Amino acid sequence: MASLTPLQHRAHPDADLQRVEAALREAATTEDDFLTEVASHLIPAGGKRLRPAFVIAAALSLDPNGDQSERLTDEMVRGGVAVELVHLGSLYHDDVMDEAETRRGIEAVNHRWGNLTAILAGDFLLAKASELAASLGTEVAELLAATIGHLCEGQVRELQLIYDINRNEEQYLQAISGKTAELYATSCRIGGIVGGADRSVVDQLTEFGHAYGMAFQVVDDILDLIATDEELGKPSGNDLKEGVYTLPVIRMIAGGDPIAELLGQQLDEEIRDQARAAVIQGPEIATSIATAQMYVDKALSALVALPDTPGVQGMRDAATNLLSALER
Ligand code: GRG
Repeated sequence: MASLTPLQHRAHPDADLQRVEAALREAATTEDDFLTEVASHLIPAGGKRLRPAFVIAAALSLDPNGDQSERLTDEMVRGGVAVELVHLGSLYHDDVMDEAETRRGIEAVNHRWGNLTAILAGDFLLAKASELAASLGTEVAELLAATIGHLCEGQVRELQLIYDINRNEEQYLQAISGKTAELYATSCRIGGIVGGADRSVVDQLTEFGHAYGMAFQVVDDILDLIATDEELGKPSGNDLKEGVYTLPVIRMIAGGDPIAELLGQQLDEEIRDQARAAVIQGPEIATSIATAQMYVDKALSALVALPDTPGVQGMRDAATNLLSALER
């Protein structure tokens, strides 16, 4: 698969991510061994680390020598760790809400230690994120705090329309803007701020991040319908089962497809697979891919005024390659 990381034009992207990894582990380490174990659980399980990678690429977006290892500062790494910790904390809480059994191909925190521990450890990760953000200045601290609020708003919007077969596209787009796109926008914005870019560049980077995040979530939602359990690291078709009707499904229902008769309630695995097969056969997967492409194009347009540095090239390629995850 084509590379999704915006660090692909850096000389040693693996070394960059190792610095992020070390700082991430340090941030999840406390005096209490049990809390350290729970808070660190999902870190070695992987994850693409796209959000810290965008912080770094955006921070280097004006640097013609931004491919060189030594251009990566501790502040950039800290910004990256702060956004990854927010992402991780939100995954802990999301898995509690979904009663998830697996995440990143391993046992989910809530399943292993129970909901109370998962919620507390998620809170702890958010607290650590806030501490790191504050060390980067009040603007970054305020931005990350507002972003955590947007994640909650997006998630509440989704929850309010669970099992609702009348959920429409506008409501879907509003929810994914909050729950996913805002954190990508903030990752790029923090990069711009830490990298010392002026306001107009910081705004262009933010616009890129938001449009990329919209495309990312549309793709993620399509993958939930078309990918295998192994590819996802969790059961496929879970959104359908749990009543989260995403873009292809919303379009099918709006087009009068009889799939609506199966939905509106929690599905057993047999009905879930039947509904999933119907979505895969319909044209709405292709029209939803076209919508993701429209957001990719929007993301690329946001970068046109920026110089052709390794950081900008990486962001551009990451957006261009996003849809390759759907090739099969
Ligand atoms: C407490 C911050 C906080 C939020 C509470 C639970 C919640 C509100 C929001 C959840 C939002 C959520 C789970 C959005 C989905 C984000 C998403 C696309 C996750 C998958 O991201 P990847 O593919 O995962 O980048 P990896 O594992 O690669 O990091």
